[in-house]
Amino acid sequence: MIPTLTAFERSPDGGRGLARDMRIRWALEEVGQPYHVRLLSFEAMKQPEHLARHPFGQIPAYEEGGLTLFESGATVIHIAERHGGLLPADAQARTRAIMWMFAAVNTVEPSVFERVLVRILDRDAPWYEDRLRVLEDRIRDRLEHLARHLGNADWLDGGFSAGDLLMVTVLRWLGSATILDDYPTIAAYIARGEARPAFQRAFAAQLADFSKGAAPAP
Ligand code: GTB
Repeated sequence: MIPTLTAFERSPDGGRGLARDMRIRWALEEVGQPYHVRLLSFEAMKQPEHLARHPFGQIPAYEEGGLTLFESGATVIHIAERHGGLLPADAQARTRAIMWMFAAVNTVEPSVFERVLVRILDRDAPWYEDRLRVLEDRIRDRLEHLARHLGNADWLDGGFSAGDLLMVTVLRWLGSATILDDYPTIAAYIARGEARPAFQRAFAAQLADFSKGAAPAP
């Protein structure tokens, strides 16, 4: 059964692989599972047909046989549980990897994503600089602790896992932020994730889809 991933027809990230469908693409590439992609416009995302897949009218959505999923983290857990390679076999290590998935989306993502939004939407607001400073202080606090945990290790807990996959996708939202200059081990961690062949394939696939969406209609 080949699953279908629903993604932006034209991602606002301009093909930089920052939208959350990238998590699913990367997970599927890591486990060697081919997939189909359905590309939707913003308008189509809000129509009943897509709301039946995703109650919030967002992407990514994932369909596999009779199963329809939204929430990128839950979808990556589903993929990791169905295939080898993203979760350790040892029960405790497996639970710790899932814990790191939650840490990525629940502890690190909020301030990092809020910074993305504020920089896009609120540049003209009188409170812009203050808000940015608060968010960047919060992000630094998270990075400080993350760097302390990571030390000189390659990955968060032993071998590469779905926890690293989600954490790297969250940290990529910092882009070329100068914050990362102060955390070289985290910058290297992100680069290690991006260097994985599965990431590269997923990145190329989303870029090809972006180019399709960006092309004028025939
Ligand atoms: N919690 C959900 C999940 O993890 O799946 C969140 C889903 C979500 O926010 N989806 C976004 C969406 O559909 C796309 S990824 N937005 C349209 C809408 O809500 O109407 C968001 C995204 C886009 C671009 C960047 N970036 O450029 O850094 C980062 C994240």
